[in-house]
Amino acid sequence: MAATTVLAGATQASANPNDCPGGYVCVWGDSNYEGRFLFVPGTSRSNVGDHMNDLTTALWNRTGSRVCFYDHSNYGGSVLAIVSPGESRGNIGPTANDRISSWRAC
Ligand SMILES: [Ca+2]
Repeated sequence: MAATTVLAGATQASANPNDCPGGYVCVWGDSNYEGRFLFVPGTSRSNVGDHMNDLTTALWNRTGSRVCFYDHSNYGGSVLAIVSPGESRGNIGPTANDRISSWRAC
């Protein structure tokens, strides 16, 4: 039905796909992909670091793997979120909010 090419950037989501590179896991400190952020290549991060520790509210998994996000470093504590390949969450919800410390493919 659509006869014209739709360019990236014209999506309804507030996040710009160009902000999070393909093959990365990206996390933001505020909902809707705003505030402080960290973009990490690959599917694992054993310690998100002081900049983002316990501060993630939005995330985007642009890898080809399902990724699990953990409460503590080195994939310890509760699994706070299980995110499919390509899935983004503008707000991870009250249970997981401001708790993520590590992640890896799962
Ligand atoms: Ca934590």
